[in-house]
Amino acid sequence: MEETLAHPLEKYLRTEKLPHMWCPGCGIGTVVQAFLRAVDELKIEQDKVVAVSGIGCTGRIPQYIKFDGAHVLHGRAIPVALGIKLARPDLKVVVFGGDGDLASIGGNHLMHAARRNADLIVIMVNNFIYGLTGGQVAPTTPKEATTYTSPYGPDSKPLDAVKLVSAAGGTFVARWSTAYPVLLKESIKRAFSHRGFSFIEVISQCPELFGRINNFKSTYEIYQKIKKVGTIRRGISPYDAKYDWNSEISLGEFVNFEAPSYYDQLREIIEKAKGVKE
Ligand SMILES: Cc1ncc(C[n+]2csc(CCOP(=O)(O)OP(=O)(O)O)c2C)c(N)n1
Ligand code: SF4
Repeated sequence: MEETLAHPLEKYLRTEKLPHMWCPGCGIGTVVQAFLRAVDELKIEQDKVVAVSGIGCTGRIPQYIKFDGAHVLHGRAIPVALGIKLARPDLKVVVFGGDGDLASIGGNHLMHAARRNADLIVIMVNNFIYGLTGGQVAPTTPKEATTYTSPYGPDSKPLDAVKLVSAAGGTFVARWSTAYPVLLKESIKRAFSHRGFSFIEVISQCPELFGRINNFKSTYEIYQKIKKVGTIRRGISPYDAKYDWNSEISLGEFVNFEAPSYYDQLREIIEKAKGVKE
């Protein structure tokens, strides 16, 4: 009888949900693999991880990976994730979202989670576009790029999420790309041991919607562009990191320091309140 070999990461997949909905060549699979490898190498128990997402192609990730999870309203993954974390501080709560989900409709939650140093890992897949809904302009779309709703280019300059999260108070802030899966995996591992808010942006290819309309004729072509534009910068400030489609999108870990997390701050308030006489 022919024997079939299981993929080493198969135990982390909801195989009954396959085939997945992502297009051939989409970068989201690389992010999933880097994440699962990080969990596997750290030997984190499967029932100690919770995956939360909003809506979008990226938002489908928790449906395919075998952890407890929640697939919630577009833009609202962070508050749901924070609620889970506060109720069960022993769990590692991870948010997956697209640039639309997290930096547009959910941008307010992103900013305040960073400000609070909320005990979450947020992985934002930035494909420069709204993928699931057919390729609309996003806050991250480069000025030089075209989308189906901005055929003459976006009306304003793009948002650099690394700067936003850093300025708001994020204590672990990184940006990688699908061209550096091993560095991404190692960064995810460091985020797992960080107490407080960890934000990792991943520059990723959407060959179908962002690629085609911007004249990238194949996944290979857009992947090569992402590889070329992503420049690793070690030890630079997030405010010196570049987000420029024509010259450089800086990659690296820009912020990593310890500060009381949101959970720590709430505990302190509860302790103070206990000491106050009624
Ligand atoms: C409240 C609400 N507004 C709008 C939508 C439509 N919608 C679904 S996904 C999405 C954006 C998807 O883009 P992104 O978050 O960047 O993820 P991607 O699909 O590119 O991974 C939008 C606008 C929705 N589902 N709910
Ligand atoms: S539309 Fe783009 S982001 Fe969505 S699955 Fe296809 S390639 Fe990936």
